[in-house]
Amino acid sequence: MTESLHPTRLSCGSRVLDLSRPHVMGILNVTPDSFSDGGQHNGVDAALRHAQAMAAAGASLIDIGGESTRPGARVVSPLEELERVAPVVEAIARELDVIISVDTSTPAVIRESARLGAGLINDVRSLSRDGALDAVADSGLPVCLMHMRGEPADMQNDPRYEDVTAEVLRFLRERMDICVAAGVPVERIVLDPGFGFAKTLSHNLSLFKHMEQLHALGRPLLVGVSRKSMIGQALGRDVEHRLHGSLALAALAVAKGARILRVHDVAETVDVVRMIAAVQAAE
Ligand code: YH5
Repeated sequence: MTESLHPTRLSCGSRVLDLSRPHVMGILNVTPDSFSDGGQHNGVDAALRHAQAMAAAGASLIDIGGESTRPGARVVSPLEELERVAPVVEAIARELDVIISVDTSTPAVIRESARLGAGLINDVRSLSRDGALDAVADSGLPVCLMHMRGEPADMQNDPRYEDVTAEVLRFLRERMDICVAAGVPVERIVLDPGFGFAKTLSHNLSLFKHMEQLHALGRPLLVGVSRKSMIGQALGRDVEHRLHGSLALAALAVAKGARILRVHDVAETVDVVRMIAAVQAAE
């Protein structure tokens, strides 16, 4: 029980994540819109170089995503997702000393990623697709369970909550229980409030303010707010001008106990984390 309430290490396949300090997870999109021109080889090469740069900048994890969760994005078949993600997982596993996270809800992608050397499964649908629970249980990998309602395509269609924090807490507790019942040990579970997923600006701000409450679940927290529209809306900034807002939320998330920050701007966020650590280490 104390191990579950104060985890200090997360076993991620062949690597271990030290949870006594916060870590930065770099976002690597492998959707066609991200590395569009050139063939398969060019795409893998560009993705590997981007991952290499993020690892050199201090990312402990790289999160590879082959399905766009933007509202209105095209639906991707499992085979298409696999063909985008697998070569990148394989290349990073071969070339870099970093934990590979795979942003997927697809059982075939979970299984193949685990085989190729991934260290974490990051599922915005919290293993709700048929076969996803078994795929993660069989993989032996940890999983990040994130709060969302509905599907990315319709999630922003007038979301309502009586008490957003209480409802996110209840959802994550339920998904955690379902995972444990399906054979995913609680020690392998990471939790995420799901900023921007089926939430208005005021839901996102309230959930952020009360994020500490999610610690009652006793598992490490992952937070993804980098460049999201909650920053755009709060500050009136378009997507190219959200770095300062993202860094403010990164610092506040660490102060509220977040252990993994999923970000686009790795070097800048690593400075935030190191600066906080320097203060924490003082007399
Ligand atoms: C997350 O929070 N988010 S994909 C809209 C943006 C910027 C960024 C321009 N996968 C999360 O990053 N996985 C995504 O506005 C995630 N937690 C976890 N665990 C959406 C995204 C983004 C969307």
